[in-house]
Amino acid sequence: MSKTIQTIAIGFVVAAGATVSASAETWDMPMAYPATNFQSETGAKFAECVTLGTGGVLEIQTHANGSLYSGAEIKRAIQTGQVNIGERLLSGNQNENALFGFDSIPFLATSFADSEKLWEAAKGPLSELLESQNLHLLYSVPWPSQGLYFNREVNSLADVKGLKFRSYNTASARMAELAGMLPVQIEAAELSQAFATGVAEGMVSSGSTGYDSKVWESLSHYYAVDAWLPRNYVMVNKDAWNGLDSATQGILNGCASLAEYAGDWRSIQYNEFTVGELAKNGMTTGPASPELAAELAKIGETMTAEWLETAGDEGKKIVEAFKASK
Ligand code: PCA
Repeated sequence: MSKTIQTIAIGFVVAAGATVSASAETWDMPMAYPATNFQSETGAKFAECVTLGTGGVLEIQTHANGSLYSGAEIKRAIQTGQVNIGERLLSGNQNENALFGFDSIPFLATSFADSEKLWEAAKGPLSELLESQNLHLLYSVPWPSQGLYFNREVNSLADVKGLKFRSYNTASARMAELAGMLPVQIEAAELSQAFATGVAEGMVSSGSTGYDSKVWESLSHYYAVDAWLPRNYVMVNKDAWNGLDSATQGILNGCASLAEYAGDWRSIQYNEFTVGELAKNGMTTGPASPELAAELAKIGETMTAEWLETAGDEGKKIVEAFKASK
């Protein structure tokens, strides 16, 4: 951390001098999740840090809850320069490249500690892939471990045959298919309505998104199966990044390091709070039955094999480096 703080301190001093001549610029930063969610709060603090650090030369304004672009639109909007910066759940783009789904391989990294190790293994290749797509990676924060939500008690997959299952990436949709459910892609911003109207009857997600969407109004059961910890990523358009002077880049990097560090902690704390809130609001919460857990483990094996096949040598290297670091 001391190096980060040093970077920021140097940046502050240099940028304070720069304010005299540089003209102020505002970057809009679309985000897909509600303003009160820990990912959005981390982004808002990051934006404040940059605005403060550059003395207002570069002001970042966040737009939460898909209000500027929906989650599905954000990556393209940054790539094409419609906005210079934004946040996206990258596994939502796994259809472009399997590597984007490294964080959603079932039962590979199921704790915060393992998620960090997997991230260390994947960061290099993922950054390179993003650079090749005109994107510069700033920071990434994991969602808490993913559990299963349903509008009924579920003891085995026979209980969810044909159930409409909300998906948010390739893995969540594939899990639904293999479990005999019907995947329906729905943005988090639309979730409460989707459950209230019966468009969806279950999902895989964290306690935090269940809490944000008050799912207890429509759903009754939450099973903590620890499927995976998907990540959000804050990315900058590469041309916009290259157009910044090195002092400003230093401030963004420093603020990004702080955001990643603080975001990890927020994720842990928000998880404990939100899973507790599900129960307080009347949901039945707990582990999956042994039968359900065994069925899910089998699905996990199939999905892991499928991912390794599609992701090729690069994917294998990430998984091997992760396993070696454990
Ligand atoms: N919440 C996000 C992604 C993973 C999570 O915990 C969502 O459900 O859209």
